Amino acid sequence: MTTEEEKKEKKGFFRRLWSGLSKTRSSIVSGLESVFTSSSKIDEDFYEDLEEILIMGDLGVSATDEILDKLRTEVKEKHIKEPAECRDILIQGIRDQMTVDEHAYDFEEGPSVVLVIGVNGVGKTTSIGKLAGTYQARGKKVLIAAADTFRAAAVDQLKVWADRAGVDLITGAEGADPASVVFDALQAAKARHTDILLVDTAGRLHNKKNLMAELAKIDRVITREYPDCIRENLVVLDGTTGQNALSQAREFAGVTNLTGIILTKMDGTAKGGIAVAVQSELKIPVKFIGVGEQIDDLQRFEPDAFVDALFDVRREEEPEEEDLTEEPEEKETPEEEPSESTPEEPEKKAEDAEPEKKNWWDDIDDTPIFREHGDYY
Ligand SMILES: Nc1nc2c(ncn2[C@@H]2O[C@H](COP(=O)(O)OP(=O)(O)OP(=O)(O)O)[C@@H](O)[C@H]2O)c(=O)[nH]1
Ligand SMILES: [Mg+2]
Repeated sequence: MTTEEEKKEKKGFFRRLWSGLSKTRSSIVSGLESVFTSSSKIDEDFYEDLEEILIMGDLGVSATDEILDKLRTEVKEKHIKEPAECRDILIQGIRDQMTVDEHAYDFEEGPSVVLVIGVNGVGKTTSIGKLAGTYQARGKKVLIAAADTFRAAAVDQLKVWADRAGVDLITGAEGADPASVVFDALQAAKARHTDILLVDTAGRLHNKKNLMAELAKIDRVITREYPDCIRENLVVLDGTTGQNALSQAREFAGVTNLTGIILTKMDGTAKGGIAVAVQSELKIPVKFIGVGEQIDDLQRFEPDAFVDALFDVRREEEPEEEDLTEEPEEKETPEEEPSESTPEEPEKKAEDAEPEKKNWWDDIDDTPIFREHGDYY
């Protein structure tokens, strides 16, 4: 894909993000505006009103506390008297909750293994299909492992995406141990010098111990069979589920070392503030967001563009060539969208293999785990 095409695609993506967040925006922004305009002074009531709106907007308790603490400090230090002057400080406080580490996307250079996990129906397979398409278009050598062996239909669904993206798929028999499919895929990835191996897994309820153990086993197999690869464990969270997404992520973080979050279905959710909450509460970065079902509907998470879209922020300074952030002429049906900056090439980082953890699942033997129908759903 040419740089021009990529820019165009990103523009379309942010247009969808912008309109997808309209429900969240209208509840948060209109709520905040009314507090700023109706409050005559900065007092406890003012802070309480702001707190209520941020919590209602699903930003989470911890992020809300931090944002308001920062606001209180600045109000004191700068002797701010007007409620309206707090707006920018508040928005900056939200931006500060969502920093993404400069090495967050090192895995894209490979060789890497990206394990994609989450409860059922959140968008794991779709996200893998989209990532495969994106990396393939960028000239990366991509391979997909169909480690959701629970349903035959899961492999069929993945095959459609793999064909669409033009990448190979490693499969196993229905009901096979998912870790054995991953094992095969790892050997193939090494032999073929694959840049990125994407591993799809079956959706599982985060409170089912044996299924979480199955995941831990997959994780161990990757560590053991491919110690030199860059590891990426991404949990997929459905952006429309709000705070429940937090408890899911916490459980998955208990069995694998989560390195990032894919937040899906951000098109049309009223709970978009969850993007702030997951980063702030879990200290795990949102790396990708999905705004639809098409192959180009998943992109890297850009905190600044996200906050702009969420708060309808208009940027004052003229953006640099590679970081165009044009403002829409109209708020809801923008002509131009903030465009994602072109990230600098990350330095290639050779990561060490994850150290073996001693946890309850480490003692579970490696024979296939009996699963009952219904476990996954
Ligand atoms: N609107 C919207 N729909 C999405 C998005 N991502 C996924 N979906 C849809 O969500 C549904 C479930 O997606 P899958 O990718 O099959 O989810 P999964 O996590 O693999 O599901 P299981 O394998 O059954 O656990 C599909 O209809 C997708 O098209 C998104 O960003 N926006
Ligand atoms: Mg799936």
